[in-house]
Amino acid sequence: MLIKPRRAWDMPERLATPEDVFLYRRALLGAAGGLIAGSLLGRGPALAAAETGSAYPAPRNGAYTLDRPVTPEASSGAYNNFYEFGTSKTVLPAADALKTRPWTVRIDGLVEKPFEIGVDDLVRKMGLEERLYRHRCVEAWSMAVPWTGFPLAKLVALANPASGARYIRFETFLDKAVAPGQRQFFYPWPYVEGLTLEEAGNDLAFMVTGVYGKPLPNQFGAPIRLAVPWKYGFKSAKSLTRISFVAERPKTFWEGLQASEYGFWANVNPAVPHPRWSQASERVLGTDNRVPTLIYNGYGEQVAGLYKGLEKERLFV
Ligand SMILES: Nc1nc2c(c(=O)[nH]1)N[C@H]1C(S)=C(S)[C@@H](COP(=O)(O)O)O[C@H]1N2
Ligand SMILES: [Mo]
Repeated sequence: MLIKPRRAWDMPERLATPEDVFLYRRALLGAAGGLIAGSLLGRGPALAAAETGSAYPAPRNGAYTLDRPVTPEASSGAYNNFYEFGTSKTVLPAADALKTRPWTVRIDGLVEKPFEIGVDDLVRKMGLEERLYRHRCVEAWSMAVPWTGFPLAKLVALANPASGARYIRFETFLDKAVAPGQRQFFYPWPYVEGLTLEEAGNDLAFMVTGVYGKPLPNQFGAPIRLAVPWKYGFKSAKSLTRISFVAERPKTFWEGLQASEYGFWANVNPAVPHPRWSQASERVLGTDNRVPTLIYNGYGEQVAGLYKGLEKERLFV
């Protein structure tokens, strides 16, 4: 049997345990946080008149509430995972090199008629709302953010998938010239994630184009990303260029690197530890708090039903 060699540079967690990461983040925020916050965090990308910058802030949908304060942008915006721009949490300013206009998203695969649409046309078609969501990274840190976007279900309706479509495959841009991480050949670029069509139809599955009441700053995955708040953060793929409706379960970026640790389902569960650390609790960015992690990241009431009959699957890894 062929066994893929594990390399030290494959996984961020091999270099830093969640504790190390926490201490590093604090040091970073203490030393440079103020500077970064002052110079780069506050602005979204510059948008021309034909674009949709004036749609922000969008009205908040009050159905989505939090059990904790919103994480300050100075914390969530200075501590990101975006491997295209390196494996450190400081992807600023590298991510600023990404040109997010013009930007089109291709909708293809098993749909009535494949098409390509500009991100601003998509926003105008879908409309925007703001939702407060928790986000739980598999590395055991978390945040709570006001995302702006539209339900993924609306995009599914627009695409009008054929009856054979069972999964959606989400693909991030591929551009080695702008994204230094993509010059690292041992990663299976482009970043790919996937959901079942049923998961995509859940109310919580959200396409995100803004945060903190403005268009997404690049490090958050501009101009359009996914937010699937009941799953570990790596499912929420950033800077999407292609959304495909497919019959087979897509092979994801993280499965390609380490399937035993990062599976397709990746639902949050405090009772199922990562092979190398506990998932029982999480560090809340911007605070000194460690709080208990909740099953399905606290969204069980809305999503547990999706997994009836799938108990034999590795739902939580
Ligand atoms: N394209 C792409 N999407 C990605 C990632 C990435 O490296 N590349 N990292 C994921 C991980 S592990 C997490 S926790 C979230 C982080 O989102 P944030 O940086 O906006 O908090 O993005 C996810 N989406
Ligand atoms: Mo993550």
